Amino acid sequence: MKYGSIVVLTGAGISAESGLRTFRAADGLWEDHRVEDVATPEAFERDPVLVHRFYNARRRQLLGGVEPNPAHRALARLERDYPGEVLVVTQNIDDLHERAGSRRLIHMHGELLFVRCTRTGRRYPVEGDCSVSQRCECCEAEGRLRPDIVWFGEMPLQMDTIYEALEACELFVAIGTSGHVYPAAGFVEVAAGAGARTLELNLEASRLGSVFEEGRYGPASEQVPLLVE
Ligand code: BV8
Repeated sequence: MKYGSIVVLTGAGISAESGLRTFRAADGLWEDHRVEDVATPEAFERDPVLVHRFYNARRRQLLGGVEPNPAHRALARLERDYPGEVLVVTQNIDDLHERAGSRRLIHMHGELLFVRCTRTGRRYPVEGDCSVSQRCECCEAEGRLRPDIVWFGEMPLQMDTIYEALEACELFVAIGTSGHVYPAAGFVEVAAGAGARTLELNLEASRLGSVFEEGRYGPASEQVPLLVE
């Protein structure tokens, strides 16, 4: 029997119980800056020190003992045990899915633990702070490294692969996302349009709650293991 493929979209809510703050919980605020004002190419152009500080603080927290929670681990079990294909598309820039064991994983908004050279595009892993005085190996120059993250107004990554998977899946599950940010917020309609069943797991109904066929509400660390069992 052919098992249908599953696409899982995750957002900040799946990492909330690991201790990483979600965007909406803080009303999208950080040190009195709106995230949309800090997470943009214009902000980096205008004030790279502020933007590096924003990401250094989050990277330090992530590297300072944050662990995957039962929701991340349940998705890794699903990929291992389910006979059909499972693809996790995360909006999150943390590495908790990888550390829980997920392999078929797309970081559509980039990764906090990498920086890239704005001239060559070369990526470098970063285990601590990044600053404007840091030199990249490719150019041997200062001031060219930026967080390897998709900012507002920039194109998310691997969109073709994601849309292909959405068109082909039998089940689309969104976990811990408020459905504010596009194009991720449009994925449920692509999947439903292609005939997939759609399920939302969230603390409470998201702004797209009524678009999903089914919703199961409560903490991800309880709801995701229940779904996967
Ligand atoms: C693009 C990296 C075009 C940065 C991020 C008007 C309409 C439509 C679109 C737009 C528009 N105006 C502007 C746009 C475009 C814009 C957008 O959507 N803006 C929004 C604000 C309206 N989108 C973009 O700019 C995107 N790019 O459109 O490009 C383009 C086209 C061609 C060529 C070039 C460009 C790029 C968006 C990516 C931005 N980068 N992240 C960083 O992280 O610092 S987005 C960032 O915010 C996160 O990555 C995440 O994706 C998003 C926050 O969303 P969530 O993950 O959903 O988190 P949130 O806090 O909102 O919700 C958490 C949920 O969890 C809640 O529902 C809560 O109830 C739940 N929860 C909490 N605890 C738990 C829980 N659930 C379960 N268990 C728990 N314990």
